[in-house]
Amino acid sequence: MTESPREAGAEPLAVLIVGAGFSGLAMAIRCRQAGIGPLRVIEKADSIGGTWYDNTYPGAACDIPSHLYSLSFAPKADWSRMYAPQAEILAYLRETAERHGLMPLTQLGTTFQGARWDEAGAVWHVETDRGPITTRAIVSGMGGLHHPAYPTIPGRDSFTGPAFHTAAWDHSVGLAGKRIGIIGTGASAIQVVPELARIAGHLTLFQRTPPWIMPKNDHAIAERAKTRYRRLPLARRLERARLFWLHEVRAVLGFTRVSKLTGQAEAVARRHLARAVPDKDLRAKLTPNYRLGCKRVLISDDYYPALQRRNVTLETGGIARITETGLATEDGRTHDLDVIVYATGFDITATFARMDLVGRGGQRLKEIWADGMGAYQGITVAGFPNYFMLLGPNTGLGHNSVVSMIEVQVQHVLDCLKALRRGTRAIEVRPEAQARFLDRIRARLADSIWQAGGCKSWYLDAQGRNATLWPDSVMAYRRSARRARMADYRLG
Ligand code: N01
Repeated sequence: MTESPREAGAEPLAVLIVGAGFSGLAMAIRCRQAGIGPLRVIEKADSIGGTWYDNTYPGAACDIPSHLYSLSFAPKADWSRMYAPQAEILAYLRETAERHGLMPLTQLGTTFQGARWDEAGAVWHVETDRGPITTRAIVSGMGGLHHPAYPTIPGRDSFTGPAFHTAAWDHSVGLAGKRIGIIGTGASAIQVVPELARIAGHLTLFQRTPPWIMPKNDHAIAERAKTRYRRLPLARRLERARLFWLHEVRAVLGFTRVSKLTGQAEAVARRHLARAVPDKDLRAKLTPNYRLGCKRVLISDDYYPALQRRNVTLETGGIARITETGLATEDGRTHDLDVIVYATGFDITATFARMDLVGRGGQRLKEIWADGMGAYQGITVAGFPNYFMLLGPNTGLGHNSVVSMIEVQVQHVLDCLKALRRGTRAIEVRPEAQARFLDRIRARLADSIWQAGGCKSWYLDAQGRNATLWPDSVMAYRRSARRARMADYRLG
């Protein structure tokens, strides 16, 4: 349901939550349960769901098991598969929002444009494309993966056929029998390739870097198991814990720095490739030349088989330019196409560059972050009182459920919001606490696999620094961030 935006001058909200994806909804549920209000959620799209509303490409699914990739305080007993498809995750988020009474608090189709801190009033004046909002606190649930990144290949606008991004799928374009070109071989591409290969006249996949791929072992969850999870919440919790620790152990032992386990995991992935792809030349093209974990480790059982279909070609020569009729590769060949699909990922810095956040003393967050993003526990920034981020800098994960990180952050923010409810006007992280935190994680990142693994990835910024990933286990983050240590904050 949509309410009209709050007029400037009206009584301020207690909390404005920006974004109605996993993080914004989790925060809103917890605020309601804690009796914090008045509360509002704004969302730029016309539906809740965030990334699970935007990404509707064929084959879109989660690559983290659903019993783990869901909110612990909003469980679902009857996930259909080990790795749920996009539509089921979106339906879960919608049901969860309905069940927790969030829809009347949610204003859809409203884009956050920026906010200015008002020192005297101890409030944020927020600008949206639907009018201003005044609020005591802002919680950003905007995440980083929602501005599609398009490659800077010459001639991109000259192609005359349909061309679209995996995160902005054009469902009006019929793809059956067409000559389809896909650029990119990341997490989105490996899900969409098998689906399009089934229907394309011909599919050409343009690969720049081969990903490491482990077996997925996806399967439908048996009715018996669903009934057990429904009747025995403990059984469902145990399954979640089992999945959590499975991912956690992998991360601690092998996926964050180069170790013996990295080599063992690489051997598993190589065997997976060797079993799936008998052809030596194709296998060579698909063998990564960097360490496993440096980029996101992918899981799939149908990607390699899809590449061996007669109607599929893997191109590994660089793309020279896009033409009116297709692509030209650097080896001088042209590839005529009816449709181009960009599976080229997201521009994470765009999210922050586009919003104008002006904190205490007129300082702008994007100026402070011009040399690299950073926040205390990935949540708060000195100079920006009562402003909190979910999935902010250095709190992404490559190896476990990001929902576990969100839940830690929601608890931290709740502690701060409760302090505001107790009469504190402003809560702001102390610069020295923020600096200590950032020194600690930067030291830990120095020899991490993302730095030392011999690859280029979107995890690193233009200066080669990692401001996206948490460099440790989820448990370590939980210990670090779950409770807001008031000694690290200035309460005013
Ligand atoms: O994007 P990516 P994604 N010429 O950035 C290639 C999440 N996610 O959408 O590797 C040629 O990983 C680029 O090549 P290279 C998840 O966090 C989650 O797939 O840079 N190629 C790469 O292959 C994930 O990490 C799920 O050499 C070009 C690809 O495009 C994040 O989203 C599912 C190019 C981009 O891969 C992003 O994944 C899907 C160029 N000029 C996504 N420019 C889950 O299941 C770029 N590329 C939870």
